[in-house]
Amino acid sequence: MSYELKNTLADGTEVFRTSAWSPPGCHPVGCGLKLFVKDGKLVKVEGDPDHPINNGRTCVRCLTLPEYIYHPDRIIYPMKRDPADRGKDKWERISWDEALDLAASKLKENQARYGFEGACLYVGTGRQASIHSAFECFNVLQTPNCVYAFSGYSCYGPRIAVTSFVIGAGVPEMDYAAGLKDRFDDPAFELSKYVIVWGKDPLKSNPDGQFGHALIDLMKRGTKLIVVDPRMTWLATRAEYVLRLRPGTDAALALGLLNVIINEDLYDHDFVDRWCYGFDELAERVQEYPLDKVSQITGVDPELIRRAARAMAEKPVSMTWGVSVDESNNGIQAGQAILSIQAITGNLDIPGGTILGPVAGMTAADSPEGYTFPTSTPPEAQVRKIGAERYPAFDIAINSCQPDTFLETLETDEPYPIRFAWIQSSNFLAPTCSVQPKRWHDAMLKMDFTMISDLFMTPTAMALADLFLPVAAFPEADGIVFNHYGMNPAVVSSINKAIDVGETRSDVEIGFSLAKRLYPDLYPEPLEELCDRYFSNFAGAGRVKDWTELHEKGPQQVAPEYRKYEKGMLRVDRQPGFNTPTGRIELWSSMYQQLGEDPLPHYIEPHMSPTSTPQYEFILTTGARRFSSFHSEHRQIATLRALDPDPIVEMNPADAKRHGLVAGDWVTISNEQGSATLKLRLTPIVREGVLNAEHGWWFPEEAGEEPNLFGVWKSNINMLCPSGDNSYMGFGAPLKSMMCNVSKSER
Ligand SMILES: Nc1nc2c(c(=O)[nH]1)N[C@H]1C(S)=C(S)[C@@H](COP(=O)(O)OP(=O)(O)OC[C@H]3O[C@@H](n4cnc5c(=O)[nH]c(N)nc54)[C@H](O)[C@@H]3O)O[C@H]1N2
Ligand SMILES: Nc1nc2c(c(=O)[nH]1)N[C@H]1C(S)=C(S)[C@@H](COP(=O)(O)OP(=O)(O)OC[C@H]3O[C@@H](n4cnc5c(=O)[nH]c(N)nc54)[C@H](O)[C@@H]3O)O[C@H]1N2
Ligand code: SF4
Ligand SMILES: [Mo]
Repeated sequence: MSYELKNTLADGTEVFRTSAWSPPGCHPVGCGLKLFVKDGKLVKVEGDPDHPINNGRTCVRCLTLPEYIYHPDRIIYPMKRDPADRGKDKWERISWDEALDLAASKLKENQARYGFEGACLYVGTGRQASIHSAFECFNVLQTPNCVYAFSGYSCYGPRIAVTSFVIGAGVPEMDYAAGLKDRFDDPAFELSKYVIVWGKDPLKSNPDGQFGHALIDLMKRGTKLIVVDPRMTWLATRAEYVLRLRPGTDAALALGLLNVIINEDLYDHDFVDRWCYGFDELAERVQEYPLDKVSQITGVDPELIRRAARAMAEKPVSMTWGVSVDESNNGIQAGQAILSIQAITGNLDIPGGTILGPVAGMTAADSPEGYTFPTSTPPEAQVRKIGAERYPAFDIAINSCQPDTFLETLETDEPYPIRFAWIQSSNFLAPTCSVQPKRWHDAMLKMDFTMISDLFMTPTAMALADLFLPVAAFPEADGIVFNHYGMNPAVVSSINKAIDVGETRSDVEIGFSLAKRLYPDLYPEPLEELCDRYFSNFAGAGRVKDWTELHEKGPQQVAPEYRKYEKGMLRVDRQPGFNTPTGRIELWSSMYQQLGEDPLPHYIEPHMSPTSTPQYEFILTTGARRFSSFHSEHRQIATLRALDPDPIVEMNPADAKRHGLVAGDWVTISNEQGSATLKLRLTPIVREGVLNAEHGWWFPEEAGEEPNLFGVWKSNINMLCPSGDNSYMGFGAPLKSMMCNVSKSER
């Protein structure tokens, strides 16, 4: 099939085809879009009906792209500010040459004084910038300190770590026939009987490359849902089983489900005998979790747990798990137990089950045309990565600093000072990528030099930055998108430039521009050639030669290989089995044991909970995603803001009545860590005694200068979360299971 990249309508409007990835915010789903461009300006966006995954379906955030791209607040030229004026709106427009010279000279000064490790690169969640952060950190800054500042790296990292420790595979994902040419009609595919949707709401979140609406495709064909969520989501109202657990008790619930599956002999004996390790030990452990006890912990009816467990033991059943597993200091165990359910029921890597990604190092992202960087972090700096010594398990799993330890380092200068920061794709002072954000704010003011690459003046940039580099939105530059960051890729496509806006540059262009400025002899090639060669590394995941071929051919589907463990496709030595020390799925994890963790899953009561901190009335979960925003983004986009104008906390009407509160009241929710003020929505979606508060709120319409910083401290829910409340391995934080009290207040 030829892929028409561009056509021109009768009135001269050019229609560009592309695949989407942020900016503006989204994960690498890569939805196909048609961009309508008139006289060089983007005037309209439509979904591309020929795209194999979204088939024309599009979210409101992509439909409102023109509003985002031409927003008057967008920063489209480089700007600098005197460090003495941090927090003041005293920016001066400069050229790219001046901006790059400034950044390069400040980095060199910093390296001379503090060594390569005296710099850091901040990165947020999986936007285009995040996939390129490794090269910006290790190859451009040449520091070991890449910082995803969210406490316990409580997003994706824990799920990735658990999967690689316990199964020895890349990210698992429910089978939605994404890589198959005929999709659900392909003979290789089998319709799932059930999908277990665990702590995730993919219709809104489309997380980490999953096209969430695929759940609807499956449901239309007859798949039923088992939803594990404390809130009655839209999907839950259409599910066969809804396990409405107390927030933070996922590990106990999973152990209860395992108890039923094992004690009722519902597991796949053949699979367990051939491919699992430690079944007897797990069977013994789950005896500690009889249903009456599990019901007491989780608040879920024991008979409902039993019936759901029986459904989970059917075949094929797939599972899709969300960030709720990560945002808990018991998530490592919850994840292990959830994977064990899928493993012992024989539902991993079968058609209609849960597809395993290849192990790191065996991903299809390697291309024969690959680009090798001529610079990297020197080994003597590499070993000084912050948090590696304290958290060896974290260090093995994640090429990033342990965030809570990093905050301590910033505050104490121990084990060494860090004085140069490049913040890209993170507005962490907003209630997003940090807890205790005021501590991060104060600590970051110690930097000698901070640069930020973003698209809008955020509270973080206003408070901290000395140099602002304007980033291109995805229609403004070439790029590449591969879902699941290449760790379980089903579709790989190019992002195709359609328009120019001001002097914006993509993250990749910024990275290479700076590399050329710092090391001109080592990066002599023209910028465009460097970007193309680098993209070609990832194009390999789509089984094409290079970026140009991908661009010409359009989105490439990558067919899944089922039962990879039988075919030697999961082990580095190409033998059948799994990439673990025993070659099997380790229900009893030898990696956990080596790393000092209990090798078997167990339940830990959240440190803030009705039993451990009874001084608080409400259990607080936070951050359930909305269609209208991506974390702290989109608050200035009028059409989207009209959908969700205010920061909301959801409360059950019975609780409100008891407190004399009515819908629309502003309330302050607080605990000993801090407080935040939000607007009340009364809804039976949450049970009595449970609140759900939105995250990511700041107010671009308010005064930006210190101390107001666009009102970032007013509704900052992450002030209520402690820092350092992580698991033994350094992962997880209680963002989805805190405690608080509520009182009526003024906004
Ligand atoms: N529109 C939009 N999309 C996004 C984002 C965004 O901000 N906006 N963010 C992106 C990012 S970085 C991520 S990580 C993903 C996350 O996307 P998801 O994994 O879907 O995460 P959430 O929406 O936070 O939560 C999903 C569900 O978990 C439930 N939940 C709350 N507490 C618990 C608990 O203790 N246990 C269980 N089992 N469930 C619980 C919530 O009620 C909610 O319905 O979304 C990505 N996609
Ligand atoms: N209470 C609570 N807090 C949470 C969560 C929760 O569930 N509850 N979820 C957490 C999770 S899972 C995550 S991942 C974090 C997310 O936290 P972050 O990823 O740090 O998200 P933001 O703070 O919105 O910052 C993103 C910034 O990057 C800019 N940007 C967007 N796209 C690009 C791009 O491609 N390149 C560059 N250079 N900039 C770009 C945006 O304009 C924005 O200013 O938040 C976490 N915070
Ligand atoms: S998931 Fe939605 S916001 Fe993300 S690229 Fe697709 S249409 Fe756009
Ligand atoms: Mo995330």
